[in-house]
Amino acid sequence: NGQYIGGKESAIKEADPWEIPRHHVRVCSILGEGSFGQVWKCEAYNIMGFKDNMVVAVKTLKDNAGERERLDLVQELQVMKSLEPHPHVVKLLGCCSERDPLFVIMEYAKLGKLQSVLRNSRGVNYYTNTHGPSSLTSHELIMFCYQIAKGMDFLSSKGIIHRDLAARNILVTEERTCKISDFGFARDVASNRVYERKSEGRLPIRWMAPESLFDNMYSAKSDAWSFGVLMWEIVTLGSTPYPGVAAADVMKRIRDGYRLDKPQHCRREVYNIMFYCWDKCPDDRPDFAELMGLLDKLLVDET
Ligand code: ACK
Repeated sequence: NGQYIGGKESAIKEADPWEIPRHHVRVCSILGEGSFGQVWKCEAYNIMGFKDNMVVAVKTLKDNAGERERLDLVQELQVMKSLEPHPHVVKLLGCCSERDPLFVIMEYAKLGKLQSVLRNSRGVNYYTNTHGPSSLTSHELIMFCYQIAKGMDFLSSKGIIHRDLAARNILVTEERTCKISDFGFARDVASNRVYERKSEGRLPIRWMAPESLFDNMYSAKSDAWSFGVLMWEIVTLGSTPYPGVAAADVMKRIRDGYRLDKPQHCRREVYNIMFYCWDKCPDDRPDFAELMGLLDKLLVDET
């Protein structure tokens, strides 16, 4: 919300450049919903100086959302406001936050979640009812990994820890560009605010580094661990990590040094990169700049 300048007497509210008149947003359809929030496809009029109507995605809270969920969305908005635009991070376009309901207006990514893009790309052989070839090439899959590493390199350079990096939190545009989204968990470490975790049941156990699971420690290097799991999701076209293993057993196995196996058809060089992200010691994992270099090398060597 705006700040007051010149004390109470003048009480001139400094305009928040992100605030948009609510009547400039017209709801078209629902894109999806979680337990406490919804995302709507909308048309926005005169947003960011853009004269024509623009298709946008708007995040809102459901009526049953509590104070915690509200704070999460407000925090997500704060984090997005603080970022300059980056090609691989979902852009904030505006907000309606002066009164309820809170609207967080973001760029629209036509293909939706990477997880669904991967799963929908799976070819099905209708005769044998087995998987046929994917409609995505292995080059495109490594390109997705590279773009996400690039977006994460940017976020970590801003002191932002994502904490929930997974294929469900990556969006894909019509041009098949990946964009990192869902900053609900993200905390700007520079602001040094203490954050209480969401209820244990909602923790993304299968994506979490051991120091996050057992010691509640998060860093760019715990994001690197999650990035390795996200690479595994990409290579397996959207499989759930540790298939058939209960979450509690995943934790035990990680503690015992067990790691995700090399997926069938996954090149050794690709598996080596994800495996590097799963070093027990956070300092020995790659940072995102190094990951970009390793992935770029794969892309170059391929051609
Ligand atoms: O796979 P989807 O269509 O992509 O289903 C989910 C749903 O909303 C709930 O998160 C979609 N979604 C979220 N943010 C956006 C966005 N910026 N552009 C397009 N779709 C989005 C997501």
